[in-house]
Amino acid sequence: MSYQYWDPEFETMPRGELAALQLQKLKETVSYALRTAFYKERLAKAGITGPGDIKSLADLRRIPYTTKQDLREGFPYGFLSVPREEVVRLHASSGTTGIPTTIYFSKKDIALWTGNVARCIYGTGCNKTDVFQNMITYGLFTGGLGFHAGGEEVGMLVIPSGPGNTARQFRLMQDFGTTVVHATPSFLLHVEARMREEGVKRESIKLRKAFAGAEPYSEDTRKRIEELLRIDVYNSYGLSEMNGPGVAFECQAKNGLHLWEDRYIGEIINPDTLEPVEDGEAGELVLTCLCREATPILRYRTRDLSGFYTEACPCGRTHRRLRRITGRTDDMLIINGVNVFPSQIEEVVMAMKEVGNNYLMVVEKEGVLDRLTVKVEVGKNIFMDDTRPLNALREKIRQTIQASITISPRVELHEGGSLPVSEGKAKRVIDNRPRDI
Ligand code: DLL
Repeated sequence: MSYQYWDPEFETMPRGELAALQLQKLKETVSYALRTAFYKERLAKAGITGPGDIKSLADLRRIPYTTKQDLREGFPYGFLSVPREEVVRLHASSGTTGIPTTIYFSKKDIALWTGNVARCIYGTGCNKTDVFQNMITYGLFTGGLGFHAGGEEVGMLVIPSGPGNTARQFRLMQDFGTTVVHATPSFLLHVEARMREEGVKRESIKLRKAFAGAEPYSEDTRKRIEELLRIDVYNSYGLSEMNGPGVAFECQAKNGLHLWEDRYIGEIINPDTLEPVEDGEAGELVLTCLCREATPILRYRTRDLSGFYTEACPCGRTHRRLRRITGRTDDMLIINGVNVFPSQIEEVVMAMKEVGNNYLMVVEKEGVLDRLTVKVEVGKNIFMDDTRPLNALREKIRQTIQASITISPRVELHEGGSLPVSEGKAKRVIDNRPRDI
C-alpha cells in the first residue's frame, strides 16, 4: 500500500528531531501559560517562572496536572492568555455538571487546528475528488466546524449536513455522490439500520469511507459498520480541551491512532498513583497542547484510558500510536462491588451476529443489591415466531456477558429501531440508583 502524507516533513520526522521540536514548543506554551494567573501561581510552586526553567523534556514532569475542575473554576476567561481582541472563536463542552469548559482560539490557533484535521483526513487516502458529508453536530461542539474546516483544507467538497434526518442524509448522498462521511459510530449504525428499513440501495450511493469518533466503540463495532455499509472506517480521537478532533487518528494501516506529537505531548499515567506507567502499558492519557496560544493547557488529565503501541507503524509515520480508547476512568460502574466498563458490554454484544445495532445498559437498586439490565435490539421478524428462540438468544447473551464481567445481567430483547438514538454522543448507561448524599 502507498501511504500519503499531508505534512511529510513533520509526519515522518525522526524521533530525535521530534523531541527537539516538542521542547521548543513546550517552552513557548509555558510562556503563554505564564500570562494566566492560574498557571503563574501553579508553575511558580513548581519552581517555573519563565520558559528558561524548562531545560529538557524531562522538566515536563515538574509541571502539575491540570484537571477539568481547574478549567471550570477558571470559567469564563481564567485560561485566556492573549488579549480578548486576538480571539476569533470559542468552543465549549458542557459535560455532566453544566459548568462548561471554554477554549479560545486565535486566528493562528484555528489555522493550526485545521491543519491537524486536514492531516488526519488526507492520511486516510482522501483528496479533493472526494465529497464529504459531515453528519456531526455543528455549534459549540468541536466536531462539526473542526472537520468542516479540515475537509475544506484538503479541498474536498464539504456538505455541512449535521446529524439527524436520515431520509435527508440519503438524499444528499445520492444527489451529490458523497464518498466520505463523518459521524459518531452510534449514528453510523443508526444510519445503516435506517438505510435497510427505507430500502435505500447500496448501489445508489458512492460511500467508501467514514470517520467515526467522539465516543468509545469496540473493534467489533467498527467491523460491523464496515461490513454492513461496505466502507472503511477510521477511528478519530480528540477532545475540546485539546482543540477537538485532530488529536489522534488512524492511518490506512488502521491499527492504532497516531498522536500528532509535533502538536501534542502524550503521557500515560496510573490514575491512582499519578506516576507514569511502563512503556506500552495501559493507563490514563495526559495531554499537553503545543499548538494553541489563546488557551494553553499543560498536562491535562483526559480521564481517557489508552496506552501506546511500542512497535513502529508500517505507514512510515514516526508519531506513536494510541490504542483504541476503551472508556474513561469516570465511566466505570461499580455493580455489586464489581468494576464494569460499558465497553466490556459493547465488546460482547456487538460481536454477536444476532444482535442489532443498538443497546442500552440500565442499573437499578433492587432491595440492597444492584441490578444490571442490558437491553439489546434484535431483528423484527424474530418476534413473530414462538418464544423458544427468543429465550435461547436471551440466555446466550446473558451467559456471554456473565463470562466477561462476572455479573449476571437481566437481558431484554427489543425490536430493531426501538431503543433511543442520540444525534450526538450515544448515552449507553442509565444509572437509576439513588445517590448517596
Ligand atoms: O468529542 C471531539 C471530537 C469530535 C472527537 C469529533 C472526534 C470526533 P468532547 O466533546 O470534548 O470532544 O469529548 C471528548 O470524547 O475525552 C473521550 O472520552 C471521548 N472520545 C472522543 N473521541 C473518541 C474516540 C470531542 N475515538 C471525549 N474513542 C474524550 C473513544 C472518544 N472516546
